Amino acid sequence: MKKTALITGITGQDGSYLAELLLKKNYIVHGIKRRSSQFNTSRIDHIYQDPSLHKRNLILHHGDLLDSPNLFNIIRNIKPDEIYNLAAQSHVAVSFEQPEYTANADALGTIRLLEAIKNLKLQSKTKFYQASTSEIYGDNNLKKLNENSNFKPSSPYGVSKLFSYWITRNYRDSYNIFASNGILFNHESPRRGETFVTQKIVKGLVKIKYNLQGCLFLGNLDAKRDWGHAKDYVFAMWKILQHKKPDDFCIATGKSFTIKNFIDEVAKNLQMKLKWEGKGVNEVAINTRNNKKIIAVNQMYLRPSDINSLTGDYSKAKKLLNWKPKINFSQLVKEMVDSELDKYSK
Ligand code: NAP
Ligand code: F7E
Repeated sequence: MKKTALITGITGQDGSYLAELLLKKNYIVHGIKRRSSQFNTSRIDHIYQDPSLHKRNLILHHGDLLDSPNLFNIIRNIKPDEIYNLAAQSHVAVSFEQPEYTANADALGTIRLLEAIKNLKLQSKTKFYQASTSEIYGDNNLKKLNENSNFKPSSPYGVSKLFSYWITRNYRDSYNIFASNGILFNHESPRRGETFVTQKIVKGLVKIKYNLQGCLFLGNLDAKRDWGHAKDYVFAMWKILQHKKPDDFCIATGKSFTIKNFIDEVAKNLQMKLKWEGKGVNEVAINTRNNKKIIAVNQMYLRPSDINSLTGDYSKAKKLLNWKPKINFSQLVKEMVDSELDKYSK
């Protein structure tokens, strides 16, 4: 008997890689996508199956985390073995502009799904994965963060996700639902959204290389992040739900780099030489080939509060799930740059 999974956020970076993984594992995959005025399925078009096909193993449903009856009906009709709740307003800076919407989707959305499992009495059938995040730690002076570190989120996004972290644990303890949190540190890929800093840097520097853009404006250049590859991380999500009991796991690489380090690595892959000058908001990078300023800070990209440094400790996942990241920082950057260059050569 094939397993059935429901992925919220299937059109996002992680949803697309997870759908690929589960299809390879012979699951029937259901995904929730939002109605939009233009197609929003570019990340999953390569696995799309026409609804007129007699037998399909990828089925899309219109839906929204803000819409309880819609979520309830989808879950009642499918009765999935596994639900992966990946849908979210996932941009930290945007969460300061839309705090109420972010809380509605990222905090209450999780309750809506857990309530459906509870009220449909699916406790003994349906396992639940919650996409938690290193943003729940906030600025924590610890060198490496693990499942026992303190939580002190510093954005409406982080606060909403911390609510979801606790409600997932609460429904696990109160109603015996197999509900687990994956506390994932930043993960990227060629499918990363264009407004996250890694993809913004890759796309910006490639354009600069081809003289299609002058200067790239960024915010906090000194922030440090632990960047892994989304493909490795969706494998961890699946492993978390295959574990013998529900639990919470940090998924990270254990190494962190500054935004400037990321820029230097991208530049290296593009055979560009940069020279850094100035400090703080006046810091700039100069292209040594033509002496042009190509990176500068624009204060509009600074957040009301930011997290200076995040590094994760994945030893629990390594020990209990036998999971470890396969793709390192330089391989990740190379893949993102090569994929962008490939689009231009095409
Ligand atoms: P993403 O690319 O931004 O994808 C988010 C997905 O959620 C998209 O499919 C989006 O649909 C959907 N969505 C947004 N609001 C929704 C709503 N109200 N109802 C239904 N669907 C909605 O994010 P990602 O990088 O794949 O991340 C996946 C999950 O992991 C998110 O929950 C994120 O917060 C969390 N997370 C991400 C990272 C990371 O570094 N990537 C780290 C830790 C945790 P549209 O395509 O229509 O916009
Ligand atoms: O910012 C700094 C920014 O937006 C990283 C989400 O997937 O990971 C992601 O959240 C750092 C921050 O990711 C720009 O201030 C500088 O310090 O790429 P980001 P994020 O905020 O870490 C976590 C784990 C999630 O859960 C989230 O869903 O880079 N930064 N200049 C900038 N960031 C952006 N976006 N744009 C800039 O111009």
